[in-house]
Amino acid sequence: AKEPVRVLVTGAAGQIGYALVPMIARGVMLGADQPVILHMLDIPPAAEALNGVKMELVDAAFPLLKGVVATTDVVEACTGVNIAVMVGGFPRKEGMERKDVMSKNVSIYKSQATALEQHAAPNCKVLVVANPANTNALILKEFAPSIPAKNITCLTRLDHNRALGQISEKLNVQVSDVKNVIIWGNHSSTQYPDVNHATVKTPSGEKPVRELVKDDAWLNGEFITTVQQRGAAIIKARKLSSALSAASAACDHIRDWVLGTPEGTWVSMGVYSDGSYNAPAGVIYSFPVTCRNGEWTIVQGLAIDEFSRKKLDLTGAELTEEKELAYSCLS
Ligand code: NAX
Repeated sequence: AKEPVRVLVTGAAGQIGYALVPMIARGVMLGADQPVILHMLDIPPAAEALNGVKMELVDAAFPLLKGVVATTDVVEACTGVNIAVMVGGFPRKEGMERKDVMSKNVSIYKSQATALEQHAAPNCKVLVVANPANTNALILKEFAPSIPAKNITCLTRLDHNRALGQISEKLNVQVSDVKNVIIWGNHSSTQYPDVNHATVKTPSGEKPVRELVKDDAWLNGEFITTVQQRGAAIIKARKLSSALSAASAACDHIRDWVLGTPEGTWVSMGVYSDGSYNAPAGVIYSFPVTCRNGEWTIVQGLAIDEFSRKKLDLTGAELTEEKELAYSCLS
């Protein structure tokens, strides 16, 4: 039998946490043959609710779940973890300045970086979900210098999956037959969902999405804004932000990273930019990646047209600005 993998979920008493921990305990993230030990962190005001989640995990009698650590102590939470899914953060409240929200999250991610660096298992893989996801991940990277930069990522897979979903609805095809959309840049409304290299599996082979949709106005307009603003549309409908889809995307992100992407398929991940595609280097930027042996590689050589170029630059500029704002919170 396999040794259990320790998976940390921060903000585990929140709504994404509530959807995510049962998925992990059922093997959705790491496979149906991989035992897990869940580490759940939240803050003291949520301690009782967190304990309630632990009680439900016990009650669910998950065969793969070999232990649960539920704590408000960041050191206890981080100790020995192989995977860390960072969902906890400070939400933007009405009337708050962007800088104030950034400042709260910078201090959270700075201290959690230190705890992970000192107490996580070697080669721990980190996924930041909490917003501003790219910049929280960057702060985590900066303050955990002994964790390799390649081990620190942020979630744009939800946006990627939303793009697949929109194409599948438009063409009335199975979502599993659509692949290779790309989310470029920031997990914010400046993200660029790009279908220029996306394909659909048809009885007569793989066909480009553009050829099948035959509606460039839709692809260059409504499709992009729908994906960019889907989070707000969910809030409007549910009066709560996306939770099950975010949890599912977090599982997809880690599963593909650890177990590999299928041959011929790429996915979107926010990763430490090396300046590929002339994106700004030194920020966490979402790229198309393939994964193998537990490591991601940016897909190279894709053609970027003028329309796309502007959108890659715009979202890159926003990330550079967020980075500056985050640094200004440190001093
Ligand atoms: P909730 O407010 O329901 O849960 C957040 C939890 O984090 C709360 O239980 C809170 O007590 C806890 N928390 C706060 N500070 C903490 C700290 N210092 N250490 C540990 N826990 C802490 O929010 P939820 O809807 O679950 O969303 C969580 C985060 O995901 C938010 O930042 C949200 O903006 C972000 N999202 C990111 C997405 C992505 O695709 N990257 C999509 C979904 C989501 O909007």
